[in-house]
Amino acid sequence: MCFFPPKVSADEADEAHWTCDICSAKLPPPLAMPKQGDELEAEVAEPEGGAPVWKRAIVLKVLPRATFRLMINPDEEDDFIEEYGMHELNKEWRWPQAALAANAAARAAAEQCAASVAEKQAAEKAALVADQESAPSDPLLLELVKQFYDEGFCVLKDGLSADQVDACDMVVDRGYKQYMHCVKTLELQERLSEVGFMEIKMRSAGRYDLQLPELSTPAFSFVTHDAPWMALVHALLGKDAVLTHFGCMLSFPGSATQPWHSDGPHIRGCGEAAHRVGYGMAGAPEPDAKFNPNGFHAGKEAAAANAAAPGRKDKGSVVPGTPADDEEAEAEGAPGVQPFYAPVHALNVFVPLVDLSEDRGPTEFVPGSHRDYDVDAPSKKETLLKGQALLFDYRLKHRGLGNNSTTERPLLYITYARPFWVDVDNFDKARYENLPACKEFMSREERLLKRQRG
Ligand SMILES: O=C(O)CCC(=O)C(=O)O
Repeated sequence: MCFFPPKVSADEADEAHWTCDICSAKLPPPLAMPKQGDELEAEVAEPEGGAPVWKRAIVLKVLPRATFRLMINPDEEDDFIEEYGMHELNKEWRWPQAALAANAAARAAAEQCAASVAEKQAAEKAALVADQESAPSDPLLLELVKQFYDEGFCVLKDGLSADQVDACDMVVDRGYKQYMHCVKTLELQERLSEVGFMEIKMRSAGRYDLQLPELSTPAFSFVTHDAPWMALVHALLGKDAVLTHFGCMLSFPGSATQPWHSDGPHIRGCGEAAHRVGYGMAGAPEPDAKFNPNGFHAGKEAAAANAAAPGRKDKGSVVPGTPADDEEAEAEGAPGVQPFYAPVHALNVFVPLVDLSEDRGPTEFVPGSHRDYDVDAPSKKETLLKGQALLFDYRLKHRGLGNNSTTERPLLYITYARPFWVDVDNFDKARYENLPACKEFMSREERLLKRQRG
């Protein structure tokens, strides 16, 4: 009955009947076949030929073919054991009034809870649709928003100018050289390849993830807060969207294709509550244990970890109301709910600083996998011109293809999210230490110039 299905609470063997930790909207089944220990009433004939009376009875054992064994008069001296069947309900045995009343009350409460969640869900959907329809007045923006909703990504062709790309490229070049200078001078190569540092991580051979604080300075606000994609970001995430991370994936010639992954899971919790508490924030539900935190930039362990991550194979954010769930709901007499997908809560913007041609290895996406990670849909490779911006839903299945060219492939990534959301998985401060400080890197020309100046 929830907006976001908190599947962790589900018993693997009983997935169809998961309940939500927050709204507890599972519908108790109507009282039918008794179980061991249930209290019933059995009709007993009075010895003196008087009218039969109903006596207290306890189910001792459930037997095959819808029969069970009862201990009648369990607390009396004249207790006795007898077998009954379902066909004798309300003739030879019956449910006590209190049990019927408690079951009816539990079913009514669950139905009421389900209805109120469905109502909230409908309101959230209406708000989302209204937002989607009213926000972008510009037809191009509207088209991109629609594509993003349908496929999970879209391309903004008018991204950064050539000068802006060059300025960013210099920052990347300087950052990489400085970080590698420190790594080499301090002999930290092994630490870099095995763990990584906050500033630089080797995601796989020849593929580095760089943090570039210089891009947060006002001179570079054209890639962060004043970027040309901000109207699109606001249309998708709301006006209060926040910038959460940025950096550069730098792939050298020969770097291999990444394993398929998504950058984060569907967020958990019931609609309103999930928005209120926020995934990963204090007071929020525990992160889904099935989610593979190595999903984003997963490097070496990615293939195995992703393959073994059942969290990615869940129903995504499809709430009950999918055909299968509807059948389930109808069978149980629960009120039907329309299918609905959770709105995007975070997105990444990829901006290549060189043309992302076929040989440099564009990013490959599976359209629709932001709703269902296992969707059976043909993938799409998105070649881009330098400076163009590709925006994609954090949940979308994708991978960076190998760089088969002879030149570097720097790709800026900028992450925006709804304000409640914190990425607890991809940038774990406890996992990475800072790269120790070392002397500033200088090229041969710079050293020469410095010497000449005295
Ligand atoms: O390099 C790319 O095209 C994609 C990078 C990516 O998805 C990642 O590093 O997680």
